[in-house]
Amino acid sequence: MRKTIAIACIALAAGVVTGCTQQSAPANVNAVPTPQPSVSVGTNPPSPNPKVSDVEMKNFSFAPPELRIKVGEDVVWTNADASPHTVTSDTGSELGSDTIAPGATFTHRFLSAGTFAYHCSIHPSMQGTVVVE
Ligand SMILES: [Cu+2]
Repeated sequence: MRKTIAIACIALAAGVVTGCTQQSAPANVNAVPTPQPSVSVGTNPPSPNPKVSDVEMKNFSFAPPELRIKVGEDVVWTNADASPHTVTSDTGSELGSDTIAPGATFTHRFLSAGTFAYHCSIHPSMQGTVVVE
């Protein structure tokens, strides 16, 4: 009779221990913070900062008069004169700025290749070309 009780106690104790182990095992797994995303941090910053080219409108001319850029790049015209100017396509509608006041800028992104001749609609002698490759 005593042996039977002792065996039952041992079995019970073993069961409790096993139960504790099984309960604490998943708790430990959840508690451990797996540091896995640190690998991908900083590896995907493909922010495509398009190149920007500057054209100055100064002394009633565009400088440089001819600009070569790549598709997708920006051109910024800055009016450095005391007179307003425009950036207007000779043909087509690629470039059609409003009046650019002295000190103001006009930005255009060229999304297709081609040769884009333009002028100032106020001063038609002002002529420039953007070649997009
Ligand atoms: Cu002008």
